[in-house]
Amino acid sequence: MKITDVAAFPLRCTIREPFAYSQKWFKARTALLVKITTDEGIVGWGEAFCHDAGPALAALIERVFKPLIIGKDALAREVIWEHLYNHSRDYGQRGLTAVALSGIDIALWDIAGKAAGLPIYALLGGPFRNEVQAYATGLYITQAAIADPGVLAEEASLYVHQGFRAVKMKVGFGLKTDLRNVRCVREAIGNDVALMVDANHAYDAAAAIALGRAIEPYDIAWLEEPVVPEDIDGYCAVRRAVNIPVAGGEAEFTRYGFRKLVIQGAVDILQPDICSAGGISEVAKIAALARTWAMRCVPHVWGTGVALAAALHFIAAQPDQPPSLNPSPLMLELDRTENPIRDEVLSEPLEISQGVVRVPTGPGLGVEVAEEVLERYRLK
Ligand code: SMN
Ligand code: MG
Repeated sequence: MKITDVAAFPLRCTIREPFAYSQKWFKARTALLVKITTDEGIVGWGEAFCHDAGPALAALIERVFKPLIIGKDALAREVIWEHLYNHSRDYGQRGLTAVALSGIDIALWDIAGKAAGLPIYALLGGPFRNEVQAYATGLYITQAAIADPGVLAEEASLYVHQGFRAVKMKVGFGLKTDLRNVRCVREAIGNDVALMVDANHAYDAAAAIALGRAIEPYDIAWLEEPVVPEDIDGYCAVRRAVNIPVAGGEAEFTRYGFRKLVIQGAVDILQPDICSAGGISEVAKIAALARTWAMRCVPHVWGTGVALAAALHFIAAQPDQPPSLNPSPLMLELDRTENPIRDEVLSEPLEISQGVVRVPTGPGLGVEVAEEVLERYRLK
């Protein structure tokens, strides 16, 4: 089966209420989908995590990578991955290169599943599970939450009411504000719901340690991206000094980037994003690396229904970490902030109930992309 076309769909949609994490305000949501067509009529979809770089990423995919893979065997995912990765060595293999590779790789997995008549989790050797417990990602800063942290408490209570057993909130706005917000959210959700905090690399090691120690009494399930991803020593210092598991990796790329985090013992939980770290092929290798070093691997997800489907298949095919009669659940990150693209891009929405998401069972990703929706949000 030969690849006949590769198309990138950079998407953008403004949102009603801007929100901020520790680095910037979001006034719009973006996404980039990849469509690969084959000579047998099978079409595969992938997603690449583009932040604001959609146009650059689309150019890389369509103008640099597409000519390199047209006519190639669509089932030879590893060959294509290595070919593109090696091709980019002299101009950069991290960042957008790895992100572009991710979108292409996911689309090729979708094709492989459709060709075999099997869901991706089956090609990966699963499933270990047919449904995945999700954690709600939200609790960003809004103008309303700046004026009154009670707004965060209300949002957190809503997630608990919807059945979520775990929620992730943003920190990284200064120690005093973080502490106030964490206290407020913990009070709102009670003691039986897991609470994670995400600083998005807003601190240096000293400030992150101060924050970590200050929030230890609030039973925090993990402290995410306390320091910049370049600062591996800082990660190690935070991990040694704070009695909260440290998580990180959403801004890291390929097994070679994750290698440093693993062998230096920088985190307790690795968080590769399937749509940016190198796709399903690469994150499977990163997860094997994590298992070998007895680290948990909980993929980061911040995309549309396509990214969520890819993560669901991947998680369905991962063993418990570690196995036991009553293992802690392998969780799916489910962004609950406003994102019409995420919600509308699939013809049939994913099945979410009481904070649990069913793994799609159809061939490939097991989801269908509504192409007319892409036209509505497509960046021209
Ligand atoms: C996040 C992801 C992408 C953009 C902003 C924030 C966040 C997360 O770190 O973990 O979901
Ligand atoms: Mg994060």
